[in-house]
Amino acid sequence: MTDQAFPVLPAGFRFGAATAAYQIEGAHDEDGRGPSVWDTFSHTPGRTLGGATGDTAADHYHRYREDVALLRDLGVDSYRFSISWPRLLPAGTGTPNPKGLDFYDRLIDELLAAGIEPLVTLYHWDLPQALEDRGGWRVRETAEAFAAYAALAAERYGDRVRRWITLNEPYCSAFVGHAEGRHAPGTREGRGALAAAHHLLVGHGLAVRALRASGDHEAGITLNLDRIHAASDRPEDLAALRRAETLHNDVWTGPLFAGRYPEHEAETWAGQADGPWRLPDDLQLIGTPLDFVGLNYYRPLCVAAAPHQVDDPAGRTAVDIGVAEADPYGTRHTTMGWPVVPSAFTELLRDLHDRHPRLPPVWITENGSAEADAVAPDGRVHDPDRIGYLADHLSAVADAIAAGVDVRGYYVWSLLDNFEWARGYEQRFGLIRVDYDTQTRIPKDSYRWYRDLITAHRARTEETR
Ligand code: IFM
Repeated sequence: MTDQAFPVLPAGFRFGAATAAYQIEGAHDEDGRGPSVWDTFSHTPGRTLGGATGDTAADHYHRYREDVALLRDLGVDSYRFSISWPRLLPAGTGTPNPKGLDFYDRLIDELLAAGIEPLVTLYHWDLPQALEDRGGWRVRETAEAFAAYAALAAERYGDRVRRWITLNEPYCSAFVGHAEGRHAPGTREGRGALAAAHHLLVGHGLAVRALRASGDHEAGITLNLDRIHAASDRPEDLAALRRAETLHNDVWTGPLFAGRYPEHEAETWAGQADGPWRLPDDLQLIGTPLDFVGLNYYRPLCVAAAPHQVDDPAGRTAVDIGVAEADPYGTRHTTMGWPVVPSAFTELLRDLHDRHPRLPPVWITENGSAEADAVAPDGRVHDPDRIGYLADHLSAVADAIAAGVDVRGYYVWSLLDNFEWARGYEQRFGLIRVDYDTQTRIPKDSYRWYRDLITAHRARTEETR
C-alpha cells in the first residue's frame, strides 16, 4: 500500500493499541492475585464458548517484555492496558498485594523505556469476586471501594502515568452482565442492572476525584456508545429508537455531559430507573468535568419495535425494552457477525459533538475487527479485510475531525489475539496472532500496515515520537 492510500490524520494525532488485563494476562492465581467475577463466570460450565477461561490467555503476565518490544517496533505513541483490580487488591479492599503492584511497575517502566506512553484503564470488567459476594455494582460500597483502588493505583504509578480511564464500557458491565447475563456476573435482573449502571457512574465520579486529589492527572471514561438507526419512520419504530438510545447512550451521556438523567427513561423502563440508589448530589459527582472521553466503536445498530418478552414491567430485565435488532446494511460482516459501516462512525462522532456542548476531547480507545485469520504457507497471516476495516474507520475519524469534532487519537483493538469474553478464543482481533498452544506471536500484515501508516503520518507531519 502506498503512502497516498493511508488515511490522513492531522498533525498531533496519536496512534496506539489496546488490550485488557483479563483478556491477555493469564496467571490467574499467581503471585497472590485474587479471583474476579470473570474467573467465576468462565469456570461455570456453559458460560463461555467451549468452556474457555482467562487462566492462561496470551500469557502476557510472563511475556510482557516481548509484547512491549512488539509495541515498540509497531511505533505506537501510546499503549492502553488495564490493571487487574484483584491483582492489586485480592479481596477488592484492604491490604494490597505487593507482587501485583510490582507487575505493573515493571510493565510501565518497560513501556517508558521503549518511549511509549501508558494509558491505564482502571476497570475493564474484572470485579474482585469478594466484592460481588457483598452485592457487587448493585451496592454503593463497591463504588467507594473502586475509588480507594483508584487512589492506590494513582499513588503507586502516578509518577509515571498521566492519563487514566476509570471504566471501560459500563454498558457491558451493567446490562450485558446483569440483564442479558452473557457476561459476568451473568444474571438477568431488572432493577439490579439499573442500580449497577448508576453505581458504576458513582464509582467513576469518585475515582475521578481520587485521581485528581493524588496529582496532576488527566481523567476520562471509555464508553461504547452506539450509532442507532430506526428500521423505518413509523412512529413505533421511532419510539423504539428513543428507548434504544436511552439504554445504550443516554444513561451515560446524560449524567456525564448534560447534568441530567436520560430524558426518555420513564417510557423506557416504566419508572423503574429512578430508584432509591440515586442520592441528591450524585449528578454533580458524576458530572465532574473530564479531560477526555474514550469512545469504542465497532458497528452500528438498527432497531424496530417489538413486543416485550415479559408483560409485567417489574418482572422484565433492564434490556427488555420492546426493541428488536434489524440489519439493513447490506455490507460485509466480521466474524463477530457485526456489519462493517464506517460512515456510521462519522455519524456517531458528529452526533455526539452536536448534542453535547460540554463534550471533552475524544480519544478512540478501541476500534478493530475480528477476522477469519489463518497462517499461510509462507508463515504469515494475510488479513486484508482487517486492513480495509482499519483504513476505512480511520478515514471515518478523519471525516469527523474535518467536520469539527475534536478527536485526538486512536487505539486499535487489539494488540494481540485474546480471550474474547463469552466468545472464547475463536474471535481474533489482534494485529498480532497468538498461537495459544505455544504462545508464539506472529505479527499479521495489518501490524505492518499500521506501522507503515504511523511512519507515513510522522513523515508527513514531521513529528517524532
Ligand atoms: O474485546 C472487547 C473489549 O474487551 C471491549 N470492547 C469490545 C471488544 C470486542 O468485543
